[in-house]
Amino acid sequence: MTQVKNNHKEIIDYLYCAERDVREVTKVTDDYPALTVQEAYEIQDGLLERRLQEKGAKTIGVKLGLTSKAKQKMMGVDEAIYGYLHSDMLELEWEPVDSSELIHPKAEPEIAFMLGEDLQGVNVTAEDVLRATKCVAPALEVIDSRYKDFRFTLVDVIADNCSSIKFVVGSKWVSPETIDVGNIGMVMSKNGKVEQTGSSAAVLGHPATAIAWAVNELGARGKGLKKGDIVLSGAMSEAIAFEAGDTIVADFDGLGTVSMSIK
Ligand code: OOG
Ligand code: MG
Repeated sequence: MTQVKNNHKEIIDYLYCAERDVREVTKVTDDYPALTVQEAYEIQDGLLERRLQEKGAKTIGVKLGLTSKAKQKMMGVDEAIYGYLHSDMLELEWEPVDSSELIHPKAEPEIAFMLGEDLQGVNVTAEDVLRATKCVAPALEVIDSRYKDFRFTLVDVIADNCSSIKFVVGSKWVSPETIDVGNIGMVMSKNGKVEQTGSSAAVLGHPATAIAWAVNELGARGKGLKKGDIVLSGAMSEAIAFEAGDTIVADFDGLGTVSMSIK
């Protein structure tokens, strides 16, 4: 047990320093092949605690990952993953994202949910999620796996807080009652050229279904979501790589656009 805990401390330090020093590292399971998903979430908890302390940040929500069947298939898994969003990860649409803080970033188009009430439980449904949602908005998530070449196992990516680093939320927030959140088309372009198209239906059939899954997972660990939390519901298409000088725009039917420029 103590041995396991010592390993956890070492892994937390390893991943924290990789992010802080903007440096890619070999994946954790190369050295610890026996780590379980449960242990990976414990490591994630420790990493998040360290991040909050050292950055003076606050937890402002949750993000889901691997919510599309295509991405799950690519990873050889049939489970989604969740991580946490911290206040220092939130970028403003009108200020460029600083690429010097990023290793090998990629952008993902996602729908952000803002909760109007607390949500916790183990039998939560997509309907419960929609009822608890105050509004939804277009978002871009920047993922920046700390692992070399973005290659990892399920356990590795969970421990690494699911590759989280930054996100931008568009300014148009609409009630989920006024739009079919399960069927939103999206076009993402880089420097004016279309790179990806997708639909919110790719996110486990409906983004609210994905969020219900995460709430039930959190519930099983005695955790939940709070009123005011932002939830990134998972990528609607493949992620695209970008670099300094690029501008990325994602246009969502009925939700409008969200953009991000990189310096
Ligand atoms: C894992 C994080 C994936 C999403 O929306 O699917 C993710 C990764 O691909 O690095 O955030
Ligand atoms: Mg994502």
